[in-house]
Amino acid sequence: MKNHAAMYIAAMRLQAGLLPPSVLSIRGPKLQRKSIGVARRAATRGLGYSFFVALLLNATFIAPLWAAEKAGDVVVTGIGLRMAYVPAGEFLMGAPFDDRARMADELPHKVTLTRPFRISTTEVTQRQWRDVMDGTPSRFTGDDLPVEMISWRDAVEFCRRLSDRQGKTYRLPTEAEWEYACRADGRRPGRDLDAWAWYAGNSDGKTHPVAGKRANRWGLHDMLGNVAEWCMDYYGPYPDAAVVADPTGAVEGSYRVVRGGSWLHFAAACRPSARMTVPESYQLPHVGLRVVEELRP
Ligand SMILES: [Ca+2]
Repeated sequence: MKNHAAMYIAAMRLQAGLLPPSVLSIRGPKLQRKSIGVARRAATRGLGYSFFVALLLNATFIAPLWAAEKAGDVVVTGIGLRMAYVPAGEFLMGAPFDDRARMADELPHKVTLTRPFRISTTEVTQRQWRDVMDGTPSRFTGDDLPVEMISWRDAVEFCRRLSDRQGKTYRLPTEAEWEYACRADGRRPGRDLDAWAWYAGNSDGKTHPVAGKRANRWGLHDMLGNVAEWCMDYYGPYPDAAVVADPTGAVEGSYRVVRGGSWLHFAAACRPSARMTVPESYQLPHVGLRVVEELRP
């Protein structure tokens, strides 16, 4: 083993140009000669050891770190947005038939999301918006309040500028990603909406600082209530298929999907499956955004 180690070191130094073959001298019982032939054999074995060591390092340190990322793990962006990891998975999108508040457009159907992503744990605040865009357009003003009075186009522009700045891909969530994240591990949120959401029953007619209410199982606050959130999709009926993979909504339309209800809405609109529609140019005091970061496979 000593010889192999010495050969490996010599080969690496040779490959790196640190040791000219003409002066190569490796001390050891079987490697005493100054010889380019020995150096070549050492280099060959060195490549073998390089591969072995790389494999070992990857298996020991790198792969477990990558594999260890689990639902709710957070990374923080340069503007202070906390982004939670959401694993790929399958869930029942829409309202169960025993949901007495369900609307006709909430038909339950299975959806598979084939790629993991990250989603901000809060709505985008006015401080974060101002850091990326010009000014704060909101009706209710405060650094830690969610930004509102922004159109869908404004929200998309925010994502574009944030992507440019961070060198990553940020965008609005699809409607399916939003509902999957809202439902977290698939269970229904607690019935005590006061603990989870600012809505018409407790908001006093205004927005509130983000993360003031309980987070769901993946660490996401205010999915329900505070401000409703723009999604990427055009509004349309759900597709008629047994299982739908990575849906992105209607191909075209006049309205974008907005989710979660807000400080202005009563409890029936603050359900994980409740769908609202808004023209993409509208700026409303109860509509803001949260962002998704795409993850490369
Ligand atoms: Ca919200």
